[in-house]
Amino acid sequence: MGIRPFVESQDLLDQPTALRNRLNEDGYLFFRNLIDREPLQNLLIEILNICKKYGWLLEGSDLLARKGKSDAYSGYFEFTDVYSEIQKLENFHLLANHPKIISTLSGIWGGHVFPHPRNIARITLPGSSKKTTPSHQDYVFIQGSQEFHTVWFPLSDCPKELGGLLVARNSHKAGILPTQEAEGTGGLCAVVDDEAQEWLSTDFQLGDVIIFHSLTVHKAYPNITDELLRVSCDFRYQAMNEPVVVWDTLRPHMQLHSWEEIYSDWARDDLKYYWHKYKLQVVPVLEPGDVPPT
Ligand SMILES: O=C(O)CCC(=O)C(=O)O
Repeated sequence: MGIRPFVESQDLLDQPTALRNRLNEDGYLFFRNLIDREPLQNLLIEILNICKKYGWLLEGSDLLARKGKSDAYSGYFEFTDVYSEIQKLENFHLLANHPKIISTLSGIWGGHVFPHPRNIARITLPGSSKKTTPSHQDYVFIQGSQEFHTVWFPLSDCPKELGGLLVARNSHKAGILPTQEAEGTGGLCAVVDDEAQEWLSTDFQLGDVIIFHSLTVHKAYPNITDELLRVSCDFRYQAMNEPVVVWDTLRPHMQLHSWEEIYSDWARDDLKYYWHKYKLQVVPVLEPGDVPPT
């Protein structure tokens, strides 16, 4: 089966019931131009400046050209130097609370939205096919309520060859799939017949956003460009009537810092420890063989 384009949902933004029905049916919603470009570009510049500081960019090229070295890091430690600085960026965490994301989700869910604080940024180096994200369900990695959703968007235009995201329509209805070890981000893939899935994707433009259910199977295209960095964010949200989370959800991604360290240079206070004001139900991580809550 060929890869078809996402159905675009921006025309339904003022029809939350139609959006909810489409999300329940397809397992995803794709919006062109949902977020204004300015905060995305500003964050990209902050991230690229960190990349530049650690020698990840090709010398002499303009910052926004995003020309990166394919061998910028060879292991965990070089990667964590860069990522730990990204995790401290106030604008990165602020973006997860972007009013357009929150209002879209609260419209769909008809109530308060809880943004997980464990925000993720990704930098995919040019020609790094082996590190490409394999087919998986986020629930396996995140756990807690099965009703959380992921919001993914690139911080530049992201055509397929740069490593856009693919989503398997309707795959959220198959329950939690078994996993096996795999190359690429996360190190685990869903055991699923890739050929039988109804894969959808697009050439993402800056400002486009995809939202998908915790059980929706998705994967990335490899970044097959010679010299471009693919920079993206993925954030997670659940409705407040789904208050179950695991501890990890309340910790910084990869736990390279404490929240206190992350907050050390922030100008504003309102986002610090904001989850303390939510009534969450924190549950243990499930071990293999445990039965997940439905
Ligand atoms: O950006 C990627 O390569 C993977 C993103 C992903 O799997 C997610 O957002 O859950």
